[in-house]
Formats: sequence, C-alpha cells, structure tokens
Amino acid sequence: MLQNTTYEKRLFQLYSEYEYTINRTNRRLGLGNGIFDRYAHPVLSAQHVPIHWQYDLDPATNPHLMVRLGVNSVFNAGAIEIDEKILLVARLEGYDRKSFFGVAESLSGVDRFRFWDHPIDIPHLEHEVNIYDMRLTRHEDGWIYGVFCSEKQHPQHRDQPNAAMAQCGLARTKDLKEWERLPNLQTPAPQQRNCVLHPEFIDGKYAFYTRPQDGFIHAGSGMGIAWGLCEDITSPVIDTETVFEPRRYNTINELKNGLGPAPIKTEHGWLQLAHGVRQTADGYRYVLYAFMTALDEPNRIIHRPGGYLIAPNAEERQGDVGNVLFSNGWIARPDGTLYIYYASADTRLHVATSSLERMIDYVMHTPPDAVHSGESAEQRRQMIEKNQAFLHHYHM
Ligand code: M1P
Repeated sequence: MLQNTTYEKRLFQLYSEYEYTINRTNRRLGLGNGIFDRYAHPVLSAQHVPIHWQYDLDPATNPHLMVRLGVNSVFNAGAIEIDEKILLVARLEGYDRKSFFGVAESLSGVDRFRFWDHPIDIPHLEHEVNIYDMRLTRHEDGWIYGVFCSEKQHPQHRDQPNAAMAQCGLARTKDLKEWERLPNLQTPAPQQRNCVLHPEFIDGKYAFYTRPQDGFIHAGSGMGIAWGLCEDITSPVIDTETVFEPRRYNTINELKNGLGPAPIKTEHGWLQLAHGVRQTADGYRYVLYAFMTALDEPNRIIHRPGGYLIAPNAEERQGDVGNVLFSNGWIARPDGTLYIYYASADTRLHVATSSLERMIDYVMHTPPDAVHSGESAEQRRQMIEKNQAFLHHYHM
C-alpha cells in the first residue's frame, strides 16, 4: 500500500490495526470452573468490522479519512456450522442505534473470525425500523431459518418516540447469502421477542419457543418461556402459547427470561440455553442458564440446575449495559466440543467452550434450585459433609 500522504498513512494504520485484531489467536483462560472455559479475547467486536463498512475511502469526499458510518457494537450472534466452518450471524449496531446482520467466519471457532465482504441483505417489512438478535435453526424441512426481533414504533403510541413494538421476524436461506423474508409470526401476545424455531416438526407442525410480553421491556403478565405450534411457516400463526419455563420469585429469572439459541439434541434430551433477568440496585442483571427438555416433548423440562451457568465477569462488565450477558448462538461440533457464543454488556461477543459430555453432566447432576434459603444451605451442608472423607483422603 502507498504511504506517501497523511491520508495513505492513516489508511495503512487503520488496516494494520484491523488485520492485527482479525489474526490474533485466542487463549483459553485459567483453571475455569470445570463446566466451561472462558477466553482472553472477544471473538467479535467493533474492531473486527471491516474498514470499508465504516469509512468512505475516497480521498476526494473524505480527505480526513474520518469514520462516516461507525459501528458501536457487535454482539448477540446466531451460530451454525457449514462445511466445517463456524459461521456467526452477528448483530452490528451502528452509531445511529440501528442494527444489521453480518456473517463472520472462522475455522477454529475461538478466533480469526472475519466478516464476509457485505452485510446480509434481508428485505424489510413495511414500518419495520430495526431488526436484531437472530437465532439460526437448521430445520428438518431442509431450510436454515433466521428468527429475529422485528421492531417498529408502537402504532398506538406514535406521540411517544420511545414506545416500541417487538414482533418475531422470520427469514430463510440455504447458504446465509440469499434470504427469503417471511411474514412476521403472529401470536396472541402484544409483544414478542426471543422466539426460537425448534429444529424438528412436532405432530407435523413447526414448533416455536416464544416469550410473550405485555410491554416492550416489561414482561407484565408474560410469565416466561412459552411454546406454540404453527401449521404453515409461510403464513405463520400460533393460536395458543403455553408457558413451560416460568419466571420464579427470588431466582435469577424473577423479572423475565427468554430462550437463547435453538436446542441441541442429545441422547438424554434437548439441551437448552436461556437468559434470566432480575432487578438489582444497579439495574437489570442478565445471566445465562441451562436446562434440559424431554426428547419426545421438547416443552417438558426434565432437568433444571439451580442458579446461573454464566454471569458477567471482569471486563465483560464494560460497555453499554454493564450487567448483561446474552446468548443466541451455540455449536456442538461432531467431536462433541461445545462453543457457546455470548455477548457482554450489549457490546461485544465472546466464546466459552465446553463439551456435550460436560454440559450434560452439569445439567443432570447440578442440584436444582432449593427454593428456600434453609434448604439451599442444607444442600451445601450435605455436600460439605460428604467431602470430609475426600479431604481426609487427599490430606487437605
Ligand atoms: O439489553 C439486554 C437485552 O435486552 C433485550 O432482551 P430481552 O427482551 O430478553 O430483555 C434485547 O434487546 C437484547 O437484544 C439485549 O441484549
């Protein structure tokens, strides 16, 4: 690259920094907790966004080479493996608060994610203002579905600029390049976010995990993660939503919850990942939790460990919304390695690795929520008692 002018020097520096970020290898951190491992660097961030997506590179129209269409954050990505590559459909939020989707690809799944040349072009619906948080489902009908939040200004509150209405958007593809937009899912709930398509037909119908809410932010009478069936995905309507994973008092999900990615099928049941939200003095706290549902009834919970699986930690608290982790993508590779993609502070995307074996052990053998603090203390006391013999054996 020519570096004769100030402009060219700056261009070279921008590309050097970008290439450094993209090519940086990632490193598994410390001892971990036995369930999963964290990594030193985010897998995607605003620094991973191609320069030509943000800068006008024409010296005549941008002589100072200043950012013209900046990207604030890259987070909440759907995930899929195609031809041994891990592909993330990430949410990119511009300085203007609007989100769009981009596909980033990596062989390792933990580093060197590089965005494809262009963002995804998904046809918008009339009045739709924002789309985000895509879950990917490889459905047994042969399509890959993208299920995302479709947001518009609330039609009954046009005088209030912050009154929004969220619905479940749908699109499908074979290759993540060409997308066919489908109508939004219709459900009985006034607001709908965090919907996920189940990968298999149930009684010949498409099955959705939903999250009915009264308000855009607040669950209101929406009591948790629900389930509904739909006959025709090209004209998608759910008549009945039934909550099967309710919010519960004095737990990590007492304020609200929502399913994460599409579930993973194991010999023991469907492995599920969700987020739970509670109110703190510092605002909402979003953590990730896991549970398992029955193979023959994916909306019947058979194992639900108490507490959270992953909570915000260290630098993960820095960003737009400090106490928030969110996940809508994970991959189980054929060798059983599990890659959990989770965003921190609505700002960047991380990976945590585990294995199906470890996650199944975690979900099936971690004690459930004891409901009362007395019983919770008793769970711990029993474990401590049992451990005495082992402490003695290991001379600890
Ligand atoms: O800010 C945290 C998350 O808030 C929303 O999730 P939910 O509807 O479950 O509260 C979403 O806007 C999500 O994108 C965001 O990460």
